[in-house]
Amino acid sequence: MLDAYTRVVSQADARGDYVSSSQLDALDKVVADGLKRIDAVNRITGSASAIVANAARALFAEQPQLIAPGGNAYTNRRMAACLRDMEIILRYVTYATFTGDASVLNDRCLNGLRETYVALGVPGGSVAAGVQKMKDAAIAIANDRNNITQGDCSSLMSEIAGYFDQAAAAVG
Ligand code: PEB
Repeated sequence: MLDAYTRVVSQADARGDYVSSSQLDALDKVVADGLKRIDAVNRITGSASAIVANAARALFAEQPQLIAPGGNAYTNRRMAACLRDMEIILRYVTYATFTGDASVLNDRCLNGLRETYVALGVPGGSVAAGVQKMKDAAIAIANDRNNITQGDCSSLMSEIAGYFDQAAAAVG
């Protein structure tokens, strides 16, 4: 697992060189946006169960065949597994957001997930659709500008959106 700092160090070490000034510039931004990052993680984490439940509800409204007899989320056991999967993916997105690096998400959650879903008969495209719904909800919550000092969160928000997109692309 890497974070924004250890990634830069491992890249510099692979070149056998000091951390470059462009790498330092990029890290400067990570530091400057540090409190925004922590606030975003805190907000998404605090609303995690609502994000998951609302995304699942919207997914099943759009794809009712999933919860009809024979559907992959039919029966409470499979419904529970589905909600759990969405929660796991959201949790790893918060880790990636916190560390500023996708490696924890890729290595511990997404690696092999497509193959697992193929083997289980879980429709990956539907999982990807659910992840996109979580993305929209999570960004709306993290980027809610009410009652805070207004600042530019656009690059952090697109970074977070990118983690969700990576998760959706890994299974869809
Ligand atoms: C991945 N998901 C399932 C299983 C595993 C994962 C390993 C099999 C074991 C089990 O049932 O617990 N586990 C999960 C994950 C990590 C992990 C992400 C990462 C670290 O360790 N079915 C649907 C929806 C979708 C869904 C589209 C959005 O119709 C999910 C939710 N995953 C789903 C279902 C099962 C499952 C298992 C229904 C159960 C499938 C079955 O047993 O038939």
